[in-house]
Amino acid sequence: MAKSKYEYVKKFEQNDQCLMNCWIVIRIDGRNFHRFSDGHGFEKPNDQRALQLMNKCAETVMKEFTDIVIAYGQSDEYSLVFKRSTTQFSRRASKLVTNVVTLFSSSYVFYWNQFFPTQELLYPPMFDGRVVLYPSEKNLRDYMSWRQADCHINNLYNTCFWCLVKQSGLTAEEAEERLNGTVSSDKNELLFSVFNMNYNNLPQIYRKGSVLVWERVCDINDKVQEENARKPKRQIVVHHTDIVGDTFWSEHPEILDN
Ligand code: DGT
Ligand code: MG
Ligand code: MG
Ligand code: MG
Ligand code: MG
Repeated sequence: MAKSKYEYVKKFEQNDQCLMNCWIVIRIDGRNFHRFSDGHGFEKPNDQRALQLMNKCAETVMKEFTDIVIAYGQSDEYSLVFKRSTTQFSRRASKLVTNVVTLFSSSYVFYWNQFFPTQELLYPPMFDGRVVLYPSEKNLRDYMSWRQADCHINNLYNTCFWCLVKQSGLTAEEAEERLNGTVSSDKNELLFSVFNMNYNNLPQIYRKGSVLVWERVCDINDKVQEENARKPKRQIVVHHTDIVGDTFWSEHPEILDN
């Protein structure tokens, strides 16, 4: 059939196919969650409900796009990593990022009530999204380490900040002033000596963030246990663990070599 005379406009579209052989990382981040978390009464510095809702959204995205081999989340952000060899959406960056970020956002609204049964959702939340390609194992691991280090640095700072404000009655400015120029060991010491808090005993989810991976798990509740043991199901498992060192990666070799 003859093409319409309008067909040529298609050629204006840009080819945004991601370079082959690279891991495709989609990082999403809540827009102005400073305001959103205040407006919705998030607990400071960490709100369990908000973090669990973020995890639920990431799990929903992973179940839809099963080429995502690992996802890492902290605060209002999530990084979702498509396997190196993915052909999802012909590796088109705009398709990948828009589908991931819209499913994440709609899930955030869809599941809101499950996690905040007594807090009305006051306005529609927004998330931005970007695509970053990593060509080597080292680059990908360094990326993941960067996000987890960010989680640690922010959480240590925020924990100190809110102790100074909530327990010592400092103003935000005074707390900021007090923490200005301190290094990690100073902050640990402050928490320990002034607030009787051992930072390392805080919940792992706050200090390490959340790591979602596919694992073969035997469901012990399943009636056909024996058969199940032979054919374990692929399930998403949430870890709050270190992903900077080698241990996690050697326990999950399939993430890096697919
Ligand atoms: P952006 O991303 O440039 O649009 O602006 P924000 O405000 O989203 O800034 P960002 O993403 O750098 O920082 C995340 C904000 O979200 C930060 O102000 C604290 C807030 N937030 C995230 N998780 C929690 C939480 O569990 N509790 C509370 N109270 N706030 C949180
Ligand atoms: Mg930001
Ligand atoms: Mg944000
Ligand atoms: Mg953020
Ligand atoms: Mg269509």
